[in-house]
Amino acid sequence: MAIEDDVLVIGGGLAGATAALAAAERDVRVRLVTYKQSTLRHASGLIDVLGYAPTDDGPLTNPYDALESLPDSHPYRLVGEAAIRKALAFFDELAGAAYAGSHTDANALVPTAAGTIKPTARYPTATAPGLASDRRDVLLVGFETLPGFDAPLAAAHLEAAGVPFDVRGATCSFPGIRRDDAKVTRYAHLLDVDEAIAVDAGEIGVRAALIEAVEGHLEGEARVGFPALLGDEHADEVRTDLADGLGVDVFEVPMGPPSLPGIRLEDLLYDALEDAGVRVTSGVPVVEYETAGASEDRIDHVVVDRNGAQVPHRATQYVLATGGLVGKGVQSERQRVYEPIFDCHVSHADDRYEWFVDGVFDEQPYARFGLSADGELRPLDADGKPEFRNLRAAGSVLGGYDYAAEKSGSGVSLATGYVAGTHAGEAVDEVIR
Ligand SMILES: Cc1cc2nc3c(=O)[nH]c(=O)nc-3n(C[C@H](O)[C@H](O)[C@@H](O)COP(=O)(O)OP(=O)(O)OC[C@H]3O[C@@H](n4cnc5c(N)ncnc54)[C@H](O)[C@@H]3O)c2cc1C
Repeated sequence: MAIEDDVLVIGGGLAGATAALAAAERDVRVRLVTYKQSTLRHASGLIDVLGYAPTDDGPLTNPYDALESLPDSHPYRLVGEAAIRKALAFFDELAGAAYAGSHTDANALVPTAAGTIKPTARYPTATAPGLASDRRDVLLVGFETLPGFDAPLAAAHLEAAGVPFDVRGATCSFPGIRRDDAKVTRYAHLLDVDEAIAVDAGEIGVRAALIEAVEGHLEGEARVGFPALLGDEHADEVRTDLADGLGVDVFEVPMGPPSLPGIRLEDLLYDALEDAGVRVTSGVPVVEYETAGASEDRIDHVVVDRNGAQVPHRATQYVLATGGLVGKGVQSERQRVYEPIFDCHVSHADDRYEWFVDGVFDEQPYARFGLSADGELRPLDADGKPEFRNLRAAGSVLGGYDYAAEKSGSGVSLATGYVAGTHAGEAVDEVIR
């Protein structure tokens, strides 16, 4: 007996979670099946819509102005500007006070742990006081046990990038942590619970000890940036305590992987899935599919591998959001690049030596590998016809864009997840009525 739902979303990254939430806006039964960790935990937690365009050298001031310059096959061109705006509004509603940036179409400029400036559309509220458009001087604070964030080096890079304020970096020891392999979640936990640590005079909380460690480095700066590890469950409270104690604004600099802002975004999405009544089945892969009788263009059910047991899942509509080459939604062998569940068409040069170019900083053809799709995001075969009537695709399983060069990864996942999920939810309604 197959497990029955109306919409089945395959893949639980940003694209799949958004698709499931968008489908659940309709009164339909939605299930999300996902396998391994998504890229959410590794990514910055920023919602990058479009930072760079092929026709511009520098970072884009307004991503919407550059949409027309993208190739026709780009996912943004498939879904259109109105859908991108709706998807962002959907995200804003979902994220509430946890994210900022909805007041403007312009990209915000967020300093990164590498000392670069990233153009992004939405950013965690914890990042907001650190924006590079703000002219107040900055002290960046790193920790001896956290080699992934070299505050003096990041400060030097930011100065070299020409930020309109003075920025210095200082390195302190983090109270209560001696090992340099401690996870960011360990730092966050100590701050969350304000763990008591031993000092000469007795015991104090980690937050007070951190304030003591940092205040001696301040030279009149109005804001202090820490690597993004300032608490998890009680992050707002931690930041407020540090800001009050130091008498400055406190912000987080996105870093990763693993990335605490990414983990927080994942938690936010999965809490929303639960609230929306989406059934989530995780840790299991979808391995194959069957079409409906003689009708080769309609998926009847997919098969989930539960520790060797083959469990059929049937739905009216399906969304494929299994990621790109990183998520294994698209895979490559010596002679071919392919989509492993439905064998949807992935266009690529026959000669594998044309998949790459020599220059490390040149545009790599493989970065754009993925499915092509129509306006409803139905994957297309080699002749440009929909592979299946009831399958849509979202996120980095789609081709035609280079998220790393464009800084568009999460924006594309959000917009295409929203469009694919909305169409899937609506198509169920059509069949039911
Ligand atoms: C290290 C790193 C850092 C990044 N940083 C940024 C950033 O700062 N900003 C930005 O905008 N973008 C960033 N990106 C890109 C961004 O994370 C992606 O573009 C993301 O949005 C793609 O989301 P997705 O949902 O399409 O895929 P994924 O996040 O890859 O999720 C796909 C999910 O599908 C699951 N899956 C795969 N096959 C199956 C199957 N057969 N059955 C069931 N489930 C399956 C996978 O296990 C995974 O959980 C980064 C990517 C990486 C790798």
